[in-house]
Amino acid sequence: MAGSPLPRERGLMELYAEDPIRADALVFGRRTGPSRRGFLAGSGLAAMTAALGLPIPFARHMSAGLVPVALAAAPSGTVIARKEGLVVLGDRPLNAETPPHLLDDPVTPTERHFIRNHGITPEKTDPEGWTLVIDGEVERPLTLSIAELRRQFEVVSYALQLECAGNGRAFFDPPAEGNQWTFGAVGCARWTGVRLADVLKAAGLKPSAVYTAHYGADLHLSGDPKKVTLSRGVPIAKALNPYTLIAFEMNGAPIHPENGAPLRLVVPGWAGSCSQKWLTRIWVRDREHDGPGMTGTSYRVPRYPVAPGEQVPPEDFVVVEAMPVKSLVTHPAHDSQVPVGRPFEVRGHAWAGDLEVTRVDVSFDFGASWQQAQLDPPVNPYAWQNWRIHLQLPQKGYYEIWARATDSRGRSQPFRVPLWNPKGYLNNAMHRIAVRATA
Ligand SMILES: Nc1nc2c(c(=O)[nH]1)N[C@H]1C(S)=C(S)[C@@H](COP(=O)(O)O)O[C@H]1N2
Ligand SMILES: [Mo]
Repeated sequence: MAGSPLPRERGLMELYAEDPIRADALVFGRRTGPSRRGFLAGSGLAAMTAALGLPIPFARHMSAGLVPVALAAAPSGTVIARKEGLVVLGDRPLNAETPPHLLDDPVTPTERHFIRNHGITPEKTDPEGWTLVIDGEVERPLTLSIAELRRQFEVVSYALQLECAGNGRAFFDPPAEGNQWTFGAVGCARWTGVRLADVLKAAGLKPSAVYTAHYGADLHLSGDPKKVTLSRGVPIAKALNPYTLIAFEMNGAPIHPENGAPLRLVVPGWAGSCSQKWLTRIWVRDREHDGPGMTGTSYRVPRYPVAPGEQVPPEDFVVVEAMPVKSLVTHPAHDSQVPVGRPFEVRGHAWAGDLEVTRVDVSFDFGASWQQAQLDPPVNPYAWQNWRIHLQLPQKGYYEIWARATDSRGRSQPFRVPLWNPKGYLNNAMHRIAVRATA
């Protein structure tokens, strides 16, 4: 069943870059249902091997439909001030992700932290004159300067993982509209600030307080100053979590303008949209917040599994909260060369929303066998966990390294995009990188 002949006019590599579904069908045969899928063999295997320029020692484990990650289109780079190596997905609003191999540091340098904007970055982001209002279901509404926040509350500093709910959206099929994030809308910087809990306690939460509503100073894309770009909130319990911060420093320096200077929320482990940047107001509400970013299908997913492409009634959507267990391979870089027959280090990070990661397993034979990596505990709750393992590849050829993390409730990462949803949230499919073992 494998392989109708390849079109003469184009190589497999080009075809994968342009039309991966057609390329896949040519190599693996038509996709007519799981029962009709086989394994890579015959002319398909020959074409794939030719395209990669190397043998595939574990080709027998490559199930039909597995597109070698080496054949994915290469991203192109653009420069942003005081950011380095980020891949820009769009510049109005500015959205940029970090290639996984640039996320290798245990704590993400500011230069390499992704940027996810819905509106226009405020022109003025210096701390002088900035105020934060706390109002709504509180006994004493407060207006605080950044100096007052520093003076009146305990200042704490933690490494905190922040991931966009749409990270991995690019792999949805049928595709989901929006920024086509691949792997790099995630980071773990060291954030310094005060606990949101302490500030809410100072304002005195009324018994009616159930949810927060966050507002920032970024301008709506339309330019209309009355329009709100994004306003999410969290249930009071998450707002009172001691690792939910109102932050004024990132990695020991003022926050980068695109990451929310001079003041932002960091709600670690939850959809990044909860972590309001350029923070000006927290309105405490007596019901679930309904600002832009919390209604319809935005940051919301069907409450039950649905078939890809299925229409789901609006009332069956629930708002995304904690992010699922996930991991990244940050070294070696995707598509790099590694030695044959000699051990080399593979490493990365893993995180699991509100939970901890209990193990990370790694495969280099398309998932046929797995080895357990050495996994560090988080440096503090809600920091991502660093892992490493030494692998040794048996012979020259093309390999993929797959990583799979498991959380403290025993949940692990799937191979394919799980739980299809129309906006492409919560993709925690395992990360695959290509390596070429050469002498
Ligand atoms: N004011 C404001 N805050 C915001 C956003 C925004 O567009 N405006 N984007 C949110 C989203 S969706 C994410 S994933 C995180 C990203 O934070 P970062 O840009 O610092 O990486 O910021 C959140 N906070
Ligand atoms: Mo996001």
